[in-house]
Formats: sequence, C-alpha cells, structure tokens
Amino acid sequence: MSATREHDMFNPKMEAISRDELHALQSERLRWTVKHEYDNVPVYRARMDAKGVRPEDIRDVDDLRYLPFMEKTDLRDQFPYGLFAVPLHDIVRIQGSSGTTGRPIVSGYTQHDVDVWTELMARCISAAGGGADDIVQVSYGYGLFTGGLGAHQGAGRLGATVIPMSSGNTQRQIMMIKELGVTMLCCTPSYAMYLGESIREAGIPLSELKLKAGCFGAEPWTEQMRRQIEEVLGINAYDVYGLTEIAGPGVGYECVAKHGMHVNEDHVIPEIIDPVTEQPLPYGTPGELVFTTITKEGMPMLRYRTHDICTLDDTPCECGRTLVRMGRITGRTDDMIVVRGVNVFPTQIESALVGLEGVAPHYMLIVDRVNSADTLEVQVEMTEDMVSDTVSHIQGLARAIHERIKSVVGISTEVKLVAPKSIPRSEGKAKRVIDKRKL
Ligand code: DLL
Repeated sequence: MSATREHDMFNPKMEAISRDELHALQSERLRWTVKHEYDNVPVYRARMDAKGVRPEDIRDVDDLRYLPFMEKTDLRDQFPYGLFAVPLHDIVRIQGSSGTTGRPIVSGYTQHDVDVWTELMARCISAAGGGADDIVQVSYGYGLFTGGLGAHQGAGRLGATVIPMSSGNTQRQIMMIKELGVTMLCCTPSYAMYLGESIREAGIPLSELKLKAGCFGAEPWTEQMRRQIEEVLGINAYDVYGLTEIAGPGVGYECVAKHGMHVNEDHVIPEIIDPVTEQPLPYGTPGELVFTTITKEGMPMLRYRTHDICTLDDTPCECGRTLVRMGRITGRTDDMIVVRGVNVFPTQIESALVGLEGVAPHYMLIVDRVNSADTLEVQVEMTEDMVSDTVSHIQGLARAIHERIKSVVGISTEVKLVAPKSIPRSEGKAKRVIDKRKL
C-alpha cells in the first residue's frame, strides 16, 4: 500500500470541514438534541428544570456550559430503558459496557445511530490505511461489548474482507493471520502485544505475514507500547477511542500523523473540565473529557462525564483533517489509585518500565495496607534472557526500576521481578491493579 492510501479520508466533507461551518453545524444539531432529550427523557427534563434551563436557552455550542452533566450512575439508576429518547419499537440494537462490577449499563441504538457509528469506525480504519483490498481480523470481543461489532461494521462499510474472530484462542488467531494473509488487525493493545510475542515464540518470521496496520484501543496504552507493538508485529499501530455510552469505538481515531485522535466533532462535542470544580478548561490543559452527542436518537447523552483524563489539541494536523485531537488517555479519575496520599495511574508505572533492558511490558500493581500504611508492590515480568542472568544483575535491574518509578510517581515501591509469563494475559482489557485494601 502506498503512503497516500494512508491519508484517505472516508468523509472528507466532514473530516476536513472548516471550523466555522462545523460550529454552525454543531449548534444546529445541539439545539435538536437538547429539545429531543427535554421532550422525551423525563429525568433529564427534571434536571434542566431544576437548573432553570429551557431548551430555547441553548442556542449555540457556547451555551453548552449551562446544561447539567450526566454520569455513569444515571445509566445505572435508569437501567434499562429510562434514558431512551425513542420508543423501543425504533431501537434496533442494545450494546452494553464491559464493566464487571455492579449493575450493567446498556445503550440503545436506532438504525440511524448504528449507521453513524459504522461510519465513525470506517473513518478510523480508513485513516489507518484500510480499504476494500484489506483483510481485517477483528479480535476484539463480540457481544454486548462494542469493540467486536464496531470494528466489524466499520471494516464492512469500507468493503474490506472481515474475519470476525472475536477474542481468545491465540494459536488459531495466529494461524488465520498467517494463512489468510490478514493485512489489518483490530484488538486491544495488550492483546496485540501478546499476539506479537506469541508469533515471535512460534518462530514465524514477519516476512511470512501480510500485516501492515492495526487499530488498537479500549484501554490505556503508551507511546513506548506503540513502538513495541509496531516492532513485534511489523506494522503501524493506531489508537482508537470510544465508549458504549456515546457510540462505541470510533469516537476518536488516529491518522497517519500518530499524534492524537481526531474527535468526530460532527457527531459529538468534546469538552475538558476540571473534575473538581466542573468548570470547562482551555485546549491543552489536562482534565476530564466530557462528551455531548449531537446526532444520536436512541439514547442521546448531554455533557456525559467520561472520567477519562486527557487534553484536547486544535492545532492543525498534517493529515489535513480539521477535527480536534484528543491526546492519549493518561488515566481515569476513578481508576487512579491513591497510595500514601499520592495519586498513581497505572500508565505512569508503565511509562517508567518500557525501554528497560530485561523486562517485558507486563506488570501488575498490588496495593495493600500493612499496619495502617499503604504498600505498593510492582510485579514486573523478566524476559527469558534475564532469567538466566546473575542474581546481582537482576537485583540491579530491580533497583533501576524502583528508581525510575520513584522519579515518575514520587513514591517508593516494592519492585518484584517475576518469571516470564507469570502475569495473567488478557484477551480483552488488561487488568493492571489489585487493591487488597478494604477501603
Ligand atoms: O472500550 C469501546 C472501544 C472498543 C474503544 C474498542 C476502542 C476500541 P467501553 O467498554 O464502554 O467501550 O469502555 C470505555 O474504555 O471510557 C476509556 O476509559 C477506555 N478506553 C477506550 N478506548 C481507549 C483508548 C470501549 N484508546 C472506556 N485509550 C473509556 C485509553 C480507552 N482508554
């Protein structure tokens, strides 16, 4: 595939729309959404009434700040259908969160909503260089989780050949990649890494594979991990962001510049807020990402607090898209762990580890409380080569990791180097933290 192919926009009219035109379009769509929500979702109407906001007060994007927020708890409280804005007759799909605790959350999609979501993923795969000539292996889980079906629909929309593998059965995944000449892969970054390692272990040379690119998301990852995936699989690795409540994967997608994910602003309006004061923050300042859907019929979301932390960037992108970019998710306001009063994000630990000779990119954080003091154990896998190394060398590595983490996070940890492959692999979202404290 030539480089120009990678610059292809699925919908240039929208992906390269002028900012003025976009502002007008967003304002018009926002007015429609607010009225639709107010007229059809009693809990949200009550919330607007309590705040003294009427639909006609929201005239343009800048009025967004007058609207009340929505939260994941609203989805739980209104489970299953309380936030639906159309009769069930018009809902053609239910998807749910991959969360494992508490009541599930579900979202309802009309046919129009499914079509929009499909286009968002088509934009994403196209930006990663995908098209009708590609063979796309979808190794995200299928089911209520939006990863599998989202990637499947988007690749199908481009006319690509789709292999709906779902997650699991790594040996069969590898066999299909090799024998069917798969050119693109869609799965979580941790699973991409695992597939790459397994291919290497099986002794399959990359020259026997046709893989060229992958769209990886659903969990946080780092630039270093991108480089490792690109190396182990011999591909270009692109980030893709999304969440069930808003659409699924494709809310944000990376282009050839690999410098942040373009947010599909003709369908959602992103904001960054201070999670404590709830005040909007300017572009470039890290804060909590908030989304307002502006074309969604089934379950519109107004100022939905994602709890994901990132920045927004509106500087021009070399790819020609005018849509703002969101930076990597650097943490969540809720999966942050607080150890001895210090906020720690798993991604910080990860960034301290990668690049170190002798360690694999697999780690687990174990938080405990001993005699009312918090402890943080960082288990890190050694590479096969390292295992056979001298004890003093291994101890030196553990000390180096300890120092690196201390300089990134600011606290002392107990670093434990563990045997290769002893940390459980995930086929979906990786679990990085075990909190044993009874908080
Ligand atoms: O994870 C949708 C998805 C599927 C996105 C496949 C990308 C690829 P949920 O299960 O509802 O939906 O989880 C949404 O996952 O709020 C983030 O915390 C996290 N997340 C999703 N994409 C990324 C990413 C899907 N690229 C939650 N980087 C979100 C970091 C991500 N975190």
